[in-house]
Amino acid sequence: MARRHTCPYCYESFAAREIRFRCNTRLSPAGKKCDRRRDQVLDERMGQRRSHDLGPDFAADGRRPTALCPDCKGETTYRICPVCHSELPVQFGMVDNRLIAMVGAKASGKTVYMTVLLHEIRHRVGEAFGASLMGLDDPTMRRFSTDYEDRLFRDGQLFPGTQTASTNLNRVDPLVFRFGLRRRTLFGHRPQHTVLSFFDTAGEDFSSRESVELNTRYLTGADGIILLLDPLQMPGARDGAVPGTPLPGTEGLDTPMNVLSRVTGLLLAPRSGRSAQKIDTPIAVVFSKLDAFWHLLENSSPLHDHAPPRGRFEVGDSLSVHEEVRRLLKDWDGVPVDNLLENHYTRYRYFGVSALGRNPTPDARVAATGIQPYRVADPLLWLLSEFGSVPKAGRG
Ligand SMILES: Nc1nc2c(ncn2[C@@H]2O[C@H](COP(=O)(O)OP(=O)(O)OP(=O)(O)O)[C@@H](O)[C@H]2O)c(=O)[nH]1
Ligand SMILES: [Mg+2]
Ligand SMILES: [Zn+2]
Ligand SMILES: [Zn+2]
Repeated sequence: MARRHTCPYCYESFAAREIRFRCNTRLSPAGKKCDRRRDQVLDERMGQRRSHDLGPDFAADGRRPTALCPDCKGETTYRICPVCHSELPVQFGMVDNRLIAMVGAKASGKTVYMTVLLHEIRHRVGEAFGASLMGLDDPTMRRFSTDYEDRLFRDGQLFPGTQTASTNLNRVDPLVFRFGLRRRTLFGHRPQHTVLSFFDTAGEDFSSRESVELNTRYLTGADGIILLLDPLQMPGARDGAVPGTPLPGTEGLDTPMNVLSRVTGLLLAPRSGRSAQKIDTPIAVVFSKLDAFWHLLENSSPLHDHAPPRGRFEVGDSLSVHEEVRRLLKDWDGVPVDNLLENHYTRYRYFGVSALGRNPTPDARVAATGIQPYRVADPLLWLLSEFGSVPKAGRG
């Protein structure tokens, strides 16, 4: 069977030859020029923001980098997803394409985490790893910088709850980036690219039935999952939080155990008959807002430190964080979480992060001391090291 490719925007998969093309609407050598129009498919699948003023789409051999438009006979390099009609990244199918779904309960800190993570990769982590991160398309670049990065880092403002994906209007598209890494080889430095797609779900998407189908596709199509769990939503941990921590309301909130059970159910469902087998998608189980619990940790706890900035994924350091979080889970009545992961996943790893580095102010702003992230990049680096896109160092 031909290799399947998964679209980083809609997470549907298809064979390379099914990829369609879009005319670039330039004056062709034949002297013709196609009109720009609205794309109905894109409209329906991805919302109306992007569907205006586009060249007509057509079928051709999607395994090739270019095709001739049947109307104007001009050559185009725009390749689009056969399902949602989003423009595919240059070299799609030729470079690594890794889809990372991020899930978690309402108010668990997903939007803050994603924003800080991407910012860190562009700056500190980027430097250590010789890595770069670029928005793959205009909407991603615009949305990431204005809606997320500027809001948090420049204006110091937190986010309102993320829109649910089930309402087609204003729905949240994945943010798609190209992650580049200079890897040293026998022949010198060789650039290596990975396409990363982040889907920031709204917390309620995991408690309502309508959006389950969409989320199932995102989860089952993902190559790696970042599951963000909020200790402040665990009855056994909540009371230990540093005084002054804004606690998420408990009404209608899901405990981390419920969220994990639901996600696991979604991942197991399409594999009926094989459900005895474990899930092999690597899952990073990330506890957020750890700044609220630092005072409970020993001074020597690895959770106080940053990961070693050596340009590799340090396996030993990661395993000591893993064990430390597992210990904390015991105190937080989280043993069922641990058992569920052990029974259903072949590859899971615990992480503890703080995106903000301290509590926000009561009026939902970043503290005056600014954002001081701890260990936010570890989960992504672990996933990338599992994919072979980032080098590992040490035992493991
Ligand atoms: N102390 C502390 N609080 C945090 C941190 N990250 C997020 N928070 C708090 O958690 C709240 C919710 O964060 P969001 O990132 O908006 O949560 P979300 O998971 O995207 O929520 P929905 O979009 O509603 O699903 C923030 O407004 C902060 O009060 C952190 O690193 N430390
Ligand atoms: Mg959000
Ligand atoms: Zn044309
Ligand atoms: Zn698509």
